[in-house]
Amino acid sequence: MSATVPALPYPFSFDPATTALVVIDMQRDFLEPGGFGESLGNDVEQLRRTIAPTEALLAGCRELGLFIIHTREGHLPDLSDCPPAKLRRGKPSMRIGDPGPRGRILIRGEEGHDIVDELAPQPGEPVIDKPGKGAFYATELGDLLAEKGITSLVVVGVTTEVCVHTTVREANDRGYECLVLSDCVGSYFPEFQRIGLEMVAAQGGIFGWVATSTDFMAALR
Ligand code: TIU
Repeated sequence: MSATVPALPYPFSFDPATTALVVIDMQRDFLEPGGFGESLGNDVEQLRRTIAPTEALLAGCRELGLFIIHTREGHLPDLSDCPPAKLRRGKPSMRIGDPGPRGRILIRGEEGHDIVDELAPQPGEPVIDKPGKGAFYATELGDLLAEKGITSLVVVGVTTEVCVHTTVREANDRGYECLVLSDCVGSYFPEFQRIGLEMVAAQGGIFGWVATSTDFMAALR
């Protein structure tokens, strides 16, 4: 079966049987106060509008049996997987591994590192823990997609210009067709949100396609 969704720069065709929804880093550390996002000087309110449409998207994809994968950015408690260059980013007062209101910042197992309650993964939905911005670097994602025969990725999550872009670029170089859902990705910076989406679909779709979650769900049904 093939489905087609209106998208930029032109309609995106996909087979739901070989398509995965990838939900990038919808973690408390990015979406709630006191976490990594805020420690970098960002206003987390900018991202919170993505939660409701992503919740609806997850419900629809679960109902229709689409393969769903979640990712989380974070590090081992001993920080052995965190390059010193990454550790030095942000305010000196609050960095990766430091104690925050929701546990140690961006550390696996801490409350802030986990996915927000509204979008909690369900049993059977793989959760990929990644040390980098891209979901392919130093993770099992590539092997998992190959094992499942996935060729197209529908990508949502935060932030548009950082982990979503990095993952979409990594995916393109590995031969995946990528559709980014504009209302389910968010940036701390409105101008980066707009331009980040334009960059994906520019030059005839240099990294992929952009559509809305409503149009995607309509195509899936
Ligand atoms: N800072 C920022 O915009 N993003 C990140 O650090 N990680 C993700 O995008 N997940």
